[in-house]
Amino acid sequence: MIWNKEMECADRETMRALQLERLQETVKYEYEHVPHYAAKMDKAGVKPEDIVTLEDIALLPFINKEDLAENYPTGLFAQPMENIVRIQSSSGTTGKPKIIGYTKGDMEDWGEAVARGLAMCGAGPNDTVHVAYGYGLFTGGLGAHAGAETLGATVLPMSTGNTARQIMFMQDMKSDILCCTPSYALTIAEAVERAGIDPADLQIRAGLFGAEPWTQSMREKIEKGLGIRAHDIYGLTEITGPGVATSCEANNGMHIQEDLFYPEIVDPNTLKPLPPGETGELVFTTLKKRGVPMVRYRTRDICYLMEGKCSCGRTSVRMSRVFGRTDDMLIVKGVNVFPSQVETVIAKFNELTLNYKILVDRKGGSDSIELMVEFAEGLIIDDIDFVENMRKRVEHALREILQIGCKVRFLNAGTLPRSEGKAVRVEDRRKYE
Ligand code: DLL
Repeated sequence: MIWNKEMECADRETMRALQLERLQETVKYEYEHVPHYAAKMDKAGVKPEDIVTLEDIALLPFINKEDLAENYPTGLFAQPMENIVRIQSSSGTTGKPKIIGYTKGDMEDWGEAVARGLAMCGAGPNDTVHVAYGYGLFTGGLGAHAGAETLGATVLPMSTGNTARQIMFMQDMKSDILCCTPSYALTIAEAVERAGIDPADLQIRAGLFGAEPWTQSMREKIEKGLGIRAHDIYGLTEITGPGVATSCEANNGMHIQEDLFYPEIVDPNTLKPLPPGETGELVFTTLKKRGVPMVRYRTRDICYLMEGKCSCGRTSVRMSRVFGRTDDMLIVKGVNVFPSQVETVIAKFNELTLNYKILVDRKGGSDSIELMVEFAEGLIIDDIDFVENMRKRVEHALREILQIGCKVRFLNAGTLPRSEGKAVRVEDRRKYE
């Protein structure tokens, strides 16, 4: 089913005209309501009136995650708090998260974007949508929830965890569509197998999986394990949350909701726009958001764009799957983690040095993260009580900042190899293929 034919199947000229109109409105609005961005535009010598064609977007300065950090918490908000009806958030590079606010209209558009994605996996008002993304400041749970409500489906707001209970609800409430991270879908599939349940006996028929990178082989495992069709859904808090783009039944890239989010691919070194088909960094401009509008936000995600009508009938530009990032952000258990956050914690302990390594692994479909860090020179680490106490304090501090558990392993001073260039802080042993 195509949820919004007018927008999803518009001919290119009509869509580009709408995008230009909304881009001009957005840039003017941003200039008038967000002093930080107005100052950036002034510095770049560009005025809202200079945006005459869509290509003129290249004249505008980018917004980076650093702009959010500098303006923490609400410096990029374009509306007073009385018009903000929701706050969502994701990890920042250091101790402070990114905070995004939504107006009522922004919330409606978010629901609309996810509803289009749910429709791509064949969901309709008669379906039960099982939401096993985390609820809370993370956009996964409440984003999928909003989409299912817009669709008029029945929502099961499960949140994550308690896999046995997820499966019980799936069976007893006859869930039709599953929304969760691909790694959690795999965990559920494994638990279904362990419980001796035949996937054919589950009513579930499709799923909307995203928030972390995954591959075709993971898709096949999920599809087989749960007897469903798996769709990829992409998004980020800064732009809205899930639903920015979703893959249809053709499984050939994710359709971008182009009337709401204008995509560009730029060369991450020169920052010059690249044509469709060329791989680079994805940049988004929101075309309707009013709470925290974003002009040329650098997502740091690496992918390419595809033009041309899809066999599903939609005409929107598609993005490939995400191949990696141009920064060092890791996604562990669906949670964004920056090594710099870990470093901020280590720096608070005089007993530790800044010689550390972060180990990320995946066993049985579940991610784990471990920090190896050296004690300061001269500290004796054979006092078990001292070490245990330190472990508790550091693990607690890490959980506070990362929002997920991270095991800590202490090493004697001088154990870790010293860097002779860029320090390699992260070893990611997860295999996606
Ligand atoms: O992860 C929003 C989301 C929730 C998307 C549920 C899909 C499903 P953040 O926590 O702000 O928002 O993390 C955004 O996650 O920049 C990508 O690096 C990564 N990401 C999101 N979706 C995908 C995907 C949500 N389908 C960051 N494939 C983004 C690969 C993804 N990476």
